[in-house]
Amino acid sequence: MEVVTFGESMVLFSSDKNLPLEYVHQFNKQMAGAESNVAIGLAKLGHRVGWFSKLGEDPFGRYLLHQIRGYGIDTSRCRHTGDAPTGVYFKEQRSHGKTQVYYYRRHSAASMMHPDELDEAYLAGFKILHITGITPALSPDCLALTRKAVGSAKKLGLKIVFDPNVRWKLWDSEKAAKEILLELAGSADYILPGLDEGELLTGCTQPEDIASALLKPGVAGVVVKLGSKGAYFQSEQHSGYMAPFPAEEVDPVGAGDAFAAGFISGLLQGETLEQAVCRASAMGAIAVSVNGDVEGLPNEAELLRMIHGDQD
Ligand code: KDG
Repeated sequence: MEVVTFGESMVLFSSDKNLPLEYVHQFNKQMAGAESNVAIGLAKLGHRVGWFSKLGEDPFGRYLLHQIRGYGIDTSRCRHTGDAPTGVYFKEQRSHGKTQVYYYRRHSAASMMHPDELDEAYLAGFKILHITGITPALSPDCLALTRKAVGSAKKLGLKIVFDPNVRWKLWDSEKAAKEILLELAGSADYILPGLDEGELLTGCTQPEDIASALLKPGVAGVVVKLGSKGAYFQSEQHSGYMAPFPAEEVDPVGAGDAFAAGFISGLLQGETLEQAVCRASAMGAIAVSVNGDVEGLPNEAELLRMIHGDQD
């Protein structure tokens, strides 16, 4: 197996209409969750992936499990509970492509994941652990689980890819978010912040300064995502800007997860940091052109067409 990730997946209800949610009468049902998005992105590219979480014993939990398993992802370590529901969230379309999210995930099944449930022997079968800053914000137990998974991955020699994924609605304070996210960043091999996230973590505003501040000993590379402006990458040996791929933006949510999946896929194929960032940027550009978190994720052939510029 190649990549393992864990976190909360949710059912997403969205509307096609540009309306405040109180006026929406019909919703589309889709799946979401940063970590399962990354898992699906990697699986669609042909990688062997494991994902785990805790799902409610309810129709939404069954829906998510069927979806994720349907992509060929190993869900054998996913747990279930009848004591809490599967989380859901609603997405409101605002003008100019802006969206607002409303979570119904407090005390959800996933927030009840516990460090004692981590199967360390299972982690040993992987090369890369992907973590986000969402899981540690779900509950103290989820924070402890994340720390334990990081400790095990280090002991077992897995590379750690960390996407801060700051979700303000989940954190009690900026101080708590910053402390915990910096701790996780410091134990990662690769860190993938957005520009705003980099600013929160380092107090710097320029991609070069953010990357330098995060590139502590033990960190192999930092990639600052700049949205429609591309990305900046830095390691001890190399640094540079990656120009953006052309993209017709329909739905930016999930672009960062597509980016992470592309980046990890590049690492697995032995690419250089720059090549992996190129793959990541192409993934992000493809994903934003389709509504939904996972619907736009490409297969390897589509991704290569984007990278080599031979779009049909
Ligand atoms: O990155 C996309 C995620 O934000 C979305 O799928 C929902 O996981 C989610 C979250 O916690 O916001």
